[in-house]
Order: sequence, then structure tokens, then C-alpha cells
Amino acid sequence: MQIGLLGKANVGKSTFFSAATQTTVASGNFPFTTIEPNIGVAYVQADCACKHFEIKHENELCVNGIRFIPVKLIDVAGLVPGAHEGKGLGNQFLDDARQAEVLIHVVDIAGTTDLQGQSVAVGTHDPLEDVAFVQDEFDQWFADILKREWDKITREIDQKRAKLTDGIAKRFSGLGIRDFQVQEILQKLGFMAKNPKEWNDDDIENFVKELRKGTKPMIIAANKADLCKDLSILKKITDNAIPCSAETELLLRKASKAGIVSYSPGGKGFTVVEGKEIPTAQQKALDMVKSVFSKIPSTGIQQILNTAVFDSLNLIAVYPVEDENKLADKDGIILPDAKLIPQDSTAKDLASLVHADIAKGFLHAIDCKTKQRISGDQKLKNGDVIKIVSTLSRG
Ligand SMILES: Nc1nc2c(ncn2[C@@H]2O[C@H](COP(=O)(O)OP(=O)(O)OP(=O)(O)O)[C@@H](O)[C@H]2O)c(=O)[nH]1
Ligand SMILES: [Mg+2]
Repeated sequence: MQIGLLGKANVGKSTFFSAATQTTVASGNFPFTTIEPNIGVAYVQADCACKHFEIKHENELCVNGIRFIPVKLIDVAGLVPGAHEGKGLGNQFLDDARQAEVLIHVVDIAGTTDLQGQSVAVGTHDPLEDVAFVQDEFDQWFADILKREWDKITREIDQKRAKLTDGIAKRFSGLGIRDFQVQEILQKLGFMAKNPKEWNDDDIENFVKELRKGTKPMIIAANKADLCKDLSILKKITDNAIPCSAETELLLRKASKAGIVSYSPGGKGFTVVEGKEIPTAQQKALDMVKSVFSKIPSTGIQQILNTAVFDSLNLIAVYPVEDENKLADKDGIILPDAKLIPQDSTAKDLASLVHADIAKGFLHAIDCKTKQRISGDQKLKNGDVIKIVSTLSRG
């Protein structure tokens, strides 16, 4: 599971990354601060299964019944218009983010940066332009891959009776795109029976646009919302757009770590820890943070990560255990692990994820909430606690 952060230069991708992963990486008010990608671990939140059983357990990833589930986050170099032709840092960002299953497109919603990522006065750049150009760069990049190889694909079909689906899928395999996904889009557009020789540039462009949308879902992180004068601009964005302030989240996480405030990621506010002496500069910063919460319901960072995983990718969280009565692993650790799996996953799919041998010897599973036996092809639900019964153990 990998989430990619991408967007124009200087919009706050690295600040988002630092806040979400609690690792400090370079950020600065100029374009191309980031060149090499940053990879780290962020967390999405789900209700922990302990809530259902009304049990208490010691697990640093369960805080008051909210389970923090790790996901990989990748922050890449910024892009400028023409990146697919090598402008700015070119396509490097796309290569770095190619394995990401879902993309968070960070936009400077306050319009404080021009198309090249240079700082400009608040509200002087139209963020809608950025939403369009970044998607366009992506589509162009996809289209270039296909156009470059189109003659070859056509020849392979003519001479070797190769399948169109396979020919296209091969060119996109480096992006983690699978042949069934290519086939779905070809079917959707009615292109399955169309001779590749008859495809024109528009056909290729339409096809890659659908392929991009279908395989790399994008959420818009409308960042720098703290500076934005009129957030009603969000209504003009057709994709899923969530207002956020990465800088506010970063500040709160730091203040929380320093023991100055009590704040939980995703929270609708914070409280100052009683009895703390707060220097004037920090007090000023906290006052600013307060005013951000009067503008947006939360800093948006956690909500964006949760939306990416649970809404865009439709994943569910399930809890594999080895002891269905104690809800524990063999060392007695209660609800040791939460796994993110696609919505239609079966008990057998979960077994494969836990260990190949366990899947090989799969007999049945037990739904620990109902204590019922379930078969390998039964679909799992969000929040399920599952014991897998297998003739083989891991390793
Ligand atoms: N006001 C405000 N400033 C922000 C916010 N997020 C980031 N910034 C500032 O925006 C500038 C750019 O932030 P970065 O995180 O370096 O942006 P980036 O998108 O990673 O930039 P490149 O790596 O150069 O593409 C920095 O000065 C940040 O402090 C925010 O939510 N609000
Ligand atoms: Mg950066």
C-alpha cells in the first residue's frame, strides 16, 4: 500500500509529508526543494475492534479505541507545466510515484504560488489552473508511453496475433497497472473490437485519461487553506477536494511531542497542557492555529489520508488473530495487527496475506465476533476479527 503525494512545485507536499510521517524533511518557500523522493510511514485511522468487544488492550497503535494503521507515503519532486517534455525536473516525479495506488494531489488553494512555483501575493494565482495542469501532465505522460509504442503494439497484433489488452498492459506494468484494468477500460469505451490501426490520437488520449482515472485515483488536498481568502472556490473543483493546512498539522504535532498541547491527529482542535509556561512566540503560533480551526473543521491531513485509503481505494481493516477466545496471537498480544485489504477480499485472501503456507493449508476461518465458522470464499467485512485454521503454520 503506497500513497503518493504530488503536485506543482512549492505547494506544501514535503510539509504534508513531515506532518503525516513525523519525520523532518526539507521544505522551503521556493520551487524544487525536494529532488530525491522521501519515503515514510503515515497512519490511517479506523475504529479498533477492541471497541466491539469492549476490552482494553495495550497497543501503541490503539489510542482510545482508534486504531492507527501504517501506510507508506511518498513525497516527490514538484512539477511545472511541460514536465512530460522535461521542463522543471521533468518526469522524475512520475517515475518515483509510479507504484503508488492512490495519489494525493496537493494544491495551493490560497493561490500564493505561480505556475512555476514562485511565491506570489495571496490570491493572485488561480488554483483551478493547477488542478487542470497536473492532471493534464499525468495524462500526457500516459499518452506518450502509448504513442511511442503504438506502431510496435500494432505490429505485434498483426504478426504474432498478440492481444491488444496484453500489448497495452505490458507498457504500463511498471506503473503497477494490471491487464484486467486495461481490459475494463477498453470494454468501457467500446474499444475491444476496434483495430489498433484505426485508433487516432484522440482515441489514445481518451483511453489513457480513463486508464489514469481508473488506476490512479486522485484526491485533492486543498492546502494552505489557512491563507485562503475564500474557500468557496472548493465548490468549483469536481474531484474529491478536502481543505487542509499541512503547516498547522506540523506545528500541532511538534507542540504535542514537546508536551505543550494535547492533540490527536484528525482532531477538531487542541488543548494546552495545564501548568505549561508558553513563551510569547509559541503562544502567538497557537493563537494562529486556533484561528485555522475556525476556518476549517480539522487540519485536513488525517481526513485526506483516511479518504484515500477507505473511500478512493475502498479498503477495509481486518484483524487476524490466532486465538479466537483471547483475540490474541500466540504470544498473547491482543489484536496485534490490523490489515488493510480490498473490499471484496475473502478469508482465503487474508490467509495469503498473513502467510503463503497458512493459505496453502487453509481449512476454514472463524469469525471471532460471531464465533461462526466461515469458508475460504466468504467475503470479509470492515472490522472483522478473523482466526484462520490451517494444516500448516507460518514458516
Ligand atoms: N501558510 C501555509 N504555508 C504552508 C503550508 N504548507 C506548506 N507551506 C509553506 O509552503 C512552502 C513550500 O512548502 P514545501 O513543503 O517545501 O512544498 P513542496 O510542495 O514540497 O515544494 P517542492 O519540493 O519545492 O516542490 C514552505 O514555505 C512551507 O512552509 C500551509 O498549510 N499553510
Ligand atoms: Mg518538497
